[in-house]
Amino acid sequence: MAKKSDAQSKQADLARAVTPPGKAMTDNLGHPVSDDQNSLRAGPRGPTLLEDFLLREKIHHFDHERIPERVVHARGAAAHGYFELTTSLSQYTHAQVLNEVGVQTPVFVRFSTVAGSRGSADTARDVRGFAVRMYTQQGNWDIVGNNIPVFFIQDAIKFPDLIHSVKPEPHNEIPQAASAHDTFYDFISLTPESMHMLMWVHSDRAIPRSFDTMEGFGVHTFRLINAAGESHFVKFHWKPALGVHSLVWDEAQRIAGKDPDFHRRNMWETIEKGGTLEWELGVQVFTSEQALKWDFDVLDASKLVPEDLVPVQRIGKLVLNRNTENYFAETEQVAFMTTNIVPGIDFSDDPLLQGRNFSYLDTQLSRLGSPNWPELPINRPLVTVSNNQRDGHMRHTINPGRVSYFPNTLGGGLPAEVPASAGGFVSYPEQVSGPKLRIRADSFADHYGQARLFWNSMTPIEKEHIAHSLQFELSKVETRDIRVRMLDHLERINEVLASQVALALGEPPRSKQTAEPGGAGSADSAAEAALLAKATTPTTASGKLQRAKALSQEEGQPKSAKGRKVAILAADGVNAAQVKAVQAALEAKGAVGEVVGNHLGDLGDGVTATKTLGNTDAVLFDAVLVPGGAKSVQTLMRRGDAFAFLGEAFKHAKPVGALGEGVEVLTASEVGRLLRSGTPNAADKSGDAVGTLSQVGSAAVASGPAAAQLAEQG
Ligand code: HDD
Repeated sequence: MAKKSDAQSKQADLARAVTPPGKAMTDNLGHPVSDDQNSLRAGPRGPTLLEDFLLREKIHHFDHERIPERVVHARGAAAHGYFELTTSLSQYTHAQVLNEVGVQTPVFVRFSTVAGSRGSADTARDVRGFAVRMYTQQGNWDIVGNNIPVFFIQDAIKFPDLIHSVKPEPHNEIPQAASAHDTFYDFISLTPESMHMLMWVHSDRAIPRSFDTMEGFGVHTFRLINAAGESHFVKFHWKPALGVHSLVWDEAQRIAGKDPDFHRRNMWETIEKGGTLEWELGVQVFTSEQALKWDFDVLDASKLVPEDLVPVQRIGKLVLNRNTENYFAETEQVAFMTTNIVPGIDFSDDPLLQGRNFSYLDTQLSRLGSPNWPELPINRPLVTVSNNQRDGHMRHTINPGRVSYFPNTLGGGLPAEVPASAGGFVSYPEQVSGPKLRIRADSFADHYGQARLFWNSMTPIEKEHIAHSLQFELSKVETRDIRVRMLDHLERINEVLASQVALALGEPPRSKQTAEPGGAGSADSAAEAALLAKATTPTTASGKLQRAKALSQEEGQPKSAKGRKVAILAADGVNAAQVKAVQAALEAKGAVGEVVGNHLGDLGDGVTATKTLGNTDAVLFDAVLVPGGAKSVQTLMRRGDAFAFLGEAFKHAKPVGALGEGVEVLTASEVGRLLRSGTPNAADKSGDAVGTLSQVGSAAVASGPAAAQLAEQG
């Protein structure tokens, strides 16, 4: 197994296919090109000649530059890094990558949205793909997971229906990257097994702040097999070092227009600046005997194993630290497969996983066009590939010799099979028998218990966000029968939730409680929150728990300023000392203070504006500060867009602050008016935030009216 330094050189191996631009221009077959800008024609104004092989080659290649985008998870961004094991799992598995502590294994991780096309926006309300490829010494291991631990359906045969329903409707290709439409809820309202997942996608999990504030989950139950051949079940988790944080829906929608690349840009810039994105690998290990005692089935992907029943052991860390060289060659051509597992890891009989095991291999052929796609640099394993597979479109490997079969004597019997004792892959010899039936096990029958568990585990503000999201999406469904069917399901999860949503849809409430003043439909968000907070429902299929740990993202999260961005509003003549002190204090905490100027470039005394009031927006930042400097403040006082910037940030419950003369701008803004009238932060009902800003650092920003918040948190 590779040591740290080896792992790095292996990464370089992977990058072997990187082609730096040469000095002399050639065509694809090496002929030197003297003129790349003019085609060959008969006379200066005459027709183009067919013999112009340079023109034909260039256009031919361009005409074929696109491959089909992924049928799901089309929009994605990826980065390289490593996985390092910190605690050996040798008791449970003989997989080398989970045995050897301190070894770094190269990884490639691709994050994605599910429904949107390749050109859609990062911040759509959607599940996020979280696909991890480890280039281990025993071949590639892919955990093709999501940022939500459960799934909409229990059987892979329903996947095409699910995806057809959520994708833009086929007659008019509307809406893009959105589930708020009739076909999706038509299908969902007829598919009760989706209710648990539906609660997650209406929660803040579906609008993450960044890739590195998302959890990742392998979703299915897998097996670990140890050296003695014993099997344990396992669930894989990725726990973000920064904790789980989200946008608010209003922000997410605005960001989709202001910067559709918000998430990928954030990852790209973090790494370009020398930073990293980090998670811990967690495992829940349990036996089949344990699992049989629970009132849900661990083979059912619409259920999770509550951390109260099986704690998550953290056994390693995942670090992303290198951007791609070429989006197409790496991010677009990477072919993840659930079947990429290594000796010591195996599948369970989860029917969703079993179906996925067919689908991922199959899809690569239509995406990448040849069975030789494993030869693409990003898909090549680190270990030497050796077998008797030959030929096919675009074969790169030149296999010498006359032998391409096994067994053989002419080739010395090589390549030879690897016995299990020497590390060859052997499937777990699970006993299976039974009649062939198209059937769903009775143990998969409860569809509401864990949906209730999730709801009951939310904090009041999280419940409010779920209710608002359902109101938003269902109010866009045009067919009343579908809306009513959805309310029937919601009622089985929680009556108060169903009533909240019902009133927004103009339907009668579903419980007596909501008839209380300040109940559903009321603009009084505090009363609404109080009502929702009371609303817990008994659960089933949840390990007999009423609430479960680690489902709420407001509770128990690490708090850090790392990765947060503070906009420093400034114009010519800004107080440079203040700006520099704040920037340095933020940098020391891993955050960024970016100067948003009245124009780009030099604002005097070494302060440089890298953004302008015209080209950026408050939704792209986590906090706003107005420093002093009389001339700068004079300019900002004449700028409506500076006031709008502050108001927008405040509306999304972000800290806003000012220093010195900057207080004048803050006081004159909508923020000042609201503060004087005693309105608390989060004034806008739709704009209240969960964890949009955990900490921004420095006592240097403590003198403005609302800046006290900054100081407290920093
Ligand atoms: Fe899938 C892509 C995750 C169910 C069929 N899936 C894909 C990707 C992720 C997931 C992260 C993108 C990989 C990348 O970045 O290239 N999929 C999941 C999870 C599921 C799931 C967590 C449920 C637990 N998927 C699922 C089912 C099927 C598929 C049930 C089919 C029966 N998924 C595919 C696919 C994709 C894919 C069509 C599209 C492109 C690709 O595979 O390479 O085969």
